[in-house]
Amino acid sequence: MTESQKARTVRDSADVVILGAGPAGLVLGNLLRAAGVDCVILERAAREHVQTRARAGYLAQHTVSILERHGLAEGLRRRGQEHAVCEFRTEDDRFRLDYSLLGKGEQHWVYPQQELVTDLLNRYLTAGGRICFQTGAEAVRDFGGTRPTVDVRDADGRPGRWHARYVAGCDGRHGAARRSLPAGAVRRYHRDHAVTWLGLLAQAPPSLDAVGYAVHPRGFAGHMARSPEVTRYYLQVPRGTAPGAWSGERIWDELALRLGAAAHGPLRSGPIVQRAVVDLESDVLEPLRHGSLFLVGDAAGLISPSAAKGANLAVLEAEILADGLTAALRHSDPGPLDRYSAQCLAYIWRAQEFSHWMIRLLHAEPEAGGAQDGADGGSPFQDRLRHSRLQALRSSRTQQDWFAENYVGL
Ligand code: RFL
Repeated sequence: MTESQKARTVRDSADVVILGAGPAGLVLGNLLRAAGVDCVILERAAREHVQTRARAGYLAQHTVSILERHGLAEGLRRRGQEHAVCEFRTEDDRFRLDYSLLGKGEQHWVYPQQELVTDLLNRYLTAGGRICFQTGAEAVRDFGGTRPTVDVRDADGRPGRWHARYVAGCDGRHGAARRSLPAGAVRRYHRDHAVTWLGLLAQAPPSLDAVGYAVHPRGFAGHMARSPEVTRYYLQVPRGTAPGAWSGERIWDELALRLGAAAHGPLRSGPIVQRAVVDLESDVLEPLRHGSLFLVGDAAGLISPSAAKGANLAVLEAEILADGLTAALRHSDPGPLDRYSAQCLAYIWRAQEFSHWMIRLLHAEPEAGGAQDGADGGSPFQDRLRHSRLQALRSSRTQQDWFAENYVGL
């Protein structure tokens, strides 16, 4: 027996092994703990990294309701900010929608993802939850049966093996859960939207009291408050742009131009503290259940950040899976687990459809066959369609109600 094989015979076990301590894994862990289900979270990164990774900020009302229902919304209620207005800008015009007065009358809460993750983690640990940081899952095995295992490796390269009844793959799009699925067992629906964003986090107060979406011939620009001191901005850039390619000055000039600062008021600039290039992509894996292995959150489906849905879906799916696992393990009722995949896929596709609509509203679509004569890669024909869509959103109450219901809801 090799050293590696010997180490893998150490018997670590839990009824549910959760891969990943993002919003999906931590909500699931908290709910299972509260229901008295034995579980462990295995997280590849160090604790500090998990608690400082800035990503999402907009949480929908239904997400807040889930967190509240399980006593997980205390920090969000204290430090989050209610938010319900978005503003669309074009070169020569702008209009606002207060979506709390439209559709189902729902709103967002602005609460940085790293703060939510910190709250969820503290709560899980206080309740006695087990978590292993710097423990990366390498492969999930034997999930066709009832005794799946997870091969792991710690930060020092030592291998280990966890035994489970169920494995929840909450480890994102590049995680071990996805990697472990045999070719042919899963269908992946994928879309590259051919749009790239430079995502920026600026140490600067928000410049408007709304989410700002600028539809400009030079490309999309977005403004999203994160806190009274920090604002997230997005700039559409050519595919292949490196995160550091644009100077701070060029970024602020371009944001000011696209967001129409000269006409609508100056931007409050500040140091850019984080930059990331995001190629807008979406995918969905079907089904989400493979025997005793379940896909949750970004592992189940990646959704472009254009409509701020990813973390919201992750929380919803985690609650549905927690109910299913609890029913199966505590009450010997397999029914809810059997329905997990179909139930979540309905929500995921609804969110994908709306997110796709947002992408087409905010960006020029490259022409079929590659004819691209618009400034941001689209054709003048597509550009007129985009402006017509915006006009309909501006003038039709029916369109506005539809938008509000989909923008905040699932
Ligand atoms: P996460 O958050 O990626 O967490 C996965 C965790 O798994 C760990 N991991 C592993 N652990 C063990 N073994 C392995 N082999 C592992 N591989 C990975 C990782 O270290 C990590 O800790 O997935 P989860 O939990 O599914 O949550 C998904 C959300 O993070 C994501 O959908 C959102 O951030 C998307 N998103 C937004 N969603 C919203 O609802 N509202 C928003 O306003 C919003 N803004 C955004 C966003 C995503 C963005 N990026 C990343 C493009 C803004 C941006 C810029």
